[in-house]
Amino acid sequence: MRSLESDTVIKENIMNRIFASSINKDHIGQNLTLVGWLEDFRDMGKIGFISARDMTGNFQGVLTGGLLSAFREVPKQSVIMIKGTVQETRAENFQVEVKVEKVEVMSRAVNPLPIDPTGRVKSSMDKRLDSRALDLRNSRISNIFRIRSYVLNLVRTFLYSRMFVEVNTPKIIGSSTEGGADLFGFEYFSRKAYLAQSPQLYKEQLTLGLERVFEISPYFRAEPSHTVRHLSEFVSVDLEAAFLDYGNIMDIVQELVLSTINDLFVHHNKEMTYLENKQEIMVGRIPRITYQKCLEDLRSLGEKIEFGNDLSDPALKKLGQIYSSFYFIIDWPTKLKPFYILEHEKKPELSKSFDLQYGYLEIVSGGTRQHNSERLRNKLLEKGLDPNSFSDHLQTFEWGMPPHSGCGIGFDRLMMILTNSTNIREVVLYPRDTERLRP
Ligand code: AMO
Repeated sequence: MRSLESDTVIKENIMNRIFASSINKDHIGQNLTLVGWLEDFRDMGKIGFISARDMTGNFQGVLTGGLLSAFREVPKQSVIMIKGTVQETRAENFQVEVKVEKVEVMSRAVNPLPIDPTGRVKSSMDKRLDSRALDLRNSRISNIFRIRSYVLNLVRTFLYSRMFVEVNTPKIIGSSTEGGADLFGFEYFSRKAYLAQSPQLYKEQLTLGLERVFEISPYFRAEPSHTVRHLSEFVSVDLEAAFLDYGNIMDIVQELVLSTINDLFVHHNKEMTYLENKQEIMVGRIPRITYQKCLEDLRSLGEKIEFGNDLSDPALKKLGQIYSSFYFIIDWPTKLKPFYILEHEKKPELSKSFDLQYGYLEIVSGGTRQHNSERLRNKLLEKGLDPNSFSDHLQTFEWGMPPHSGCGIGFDRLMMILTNSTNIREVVLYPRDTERLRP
C-alpha cells in the first residue's frame, strides 16, 4: 500500500493553500491545495468522499483508485493536505468539491480520541475541559472564543475613544487590595506575597498622573465557591477616571455594553439571535433601580429583606423575573460596600455605588471613590482594616488625588451573556476552580 506520509507536497504547496470558505464555482477546473482536519470519510467502494475542516469551514474531496485504498486507515481528526482539481458537486452542503490527485497525512490523530469534537457524541463539561484543545475543533465552541477575542478588541477600541490609557499593574502584591480574606498567599523571597484580587488601589493611584486608565487582566480570588459564575481566576476590565462620578461611569458602561451588542448584531448576527429584540437594545438605556426600590419590589414578590442586608441569590433570582435583561442596582447601603466607596453626603448610610445585573447575574461593580486621605483612613478603621498595611496607598492621597470613580467589569460573565452560556467555564479556555488546576 502506498504511504500517505511524505513531505514533498508540503514543501511545494503549503504556502499556496486555499481556505475552505474561499473556494467556489469560479475555481472549477483549477488545481488547488487545501489543508484541514479530517471529519468524515464516506467509503462507497469505488469512490470515497472526505470532509475536512480548516479554520474557515469544511471542504469536500473525492478519492478513487489507489488513493482511496490507502486512505481507508487514516483516523478521523488527522491533519491532511489534499491537492486536486475543483469540480461541480451534487452534495448539498458544498458549492464545489475537489477531485483529489494527491493526499498527504501531515499528522496522524490517535483513535479513539478522548472526545468527539464534532459534537455528535456528547461529552460532559469535565471531559471536554480535560481535552480543551481538541474541544475547540468544534466550530460552535471555537466561535465562542472568536467572539471573545472580537469583544476584547471592541472594548479596547471603545475605551481608547473615551481617552482611557491601557495600563498593566502588578499581580504579585504585598497586601490585600479589596480588604477581604479571599487572597491566595505564597512565599516570595522569604516574605509573604499575594496574587492580586483586583487592581483597585493601583488604578485609583494612576488617576493622579493619567486621569483615565483601564486594565484588562486576570485576577485571583480564593473563594471556595462552587457555582456556574465563580472562578478562582477570572478576567476583569477595570476602569478608573478622575473628575467623573458614578453616574458618568454608568453612562460609559451602558454605552460600552450596548454598542458591543449592536456591533455583534452586525458582525456575528448568526450567533446573536437569542438576544434579538431585547428591550434595552431598542430603547438604548439600561434602567437604574435603587437598592431601596429593589427591597420594595422583592417585598411585593413575598421576599422580605431588611435594609442593610445583601441581596441573596434567591432574591436576585426573583428580581431577575422583573428585570429580565440588563439593569443597574444603585445606591447600596454603605456598610455593604468596600472601604474605598464614597457615601452620599446627606444620607451617609447610602453609598454612591452600582452593580450592573443581567437577570440574577452580577456583571459589573463600581462607584465614586473616597479621595480624602483622612476619611479613607477612618473608613479602613471602621471596616476593621489596619491603615498601616495601606500606607503606600494612603500617602498617594496627599499628592493631589483628584475626585474619581470607576468600576470592574467581570469580562467572563459578560461573555456568558453575549454567547448565551449558562456556565462561566464555557467562555474560559482553561478555567480554574476549587477542583480544576489542569490542564
Ligand atoms: P467585584 O469584587 O464586585 O469588584 O468584582 C468586579 C466584577 O468581577 C466579576 N467577578 C468574578 N467573576 C468570576 N469569578 C469570580 N470569582 C469573580 N469575582 C468577581 C463580577 C464582578 O461584578 N474593585 C472592585 C471593582 C470596582 O469598584 O472598580 C471589584 O473588584 O462580574
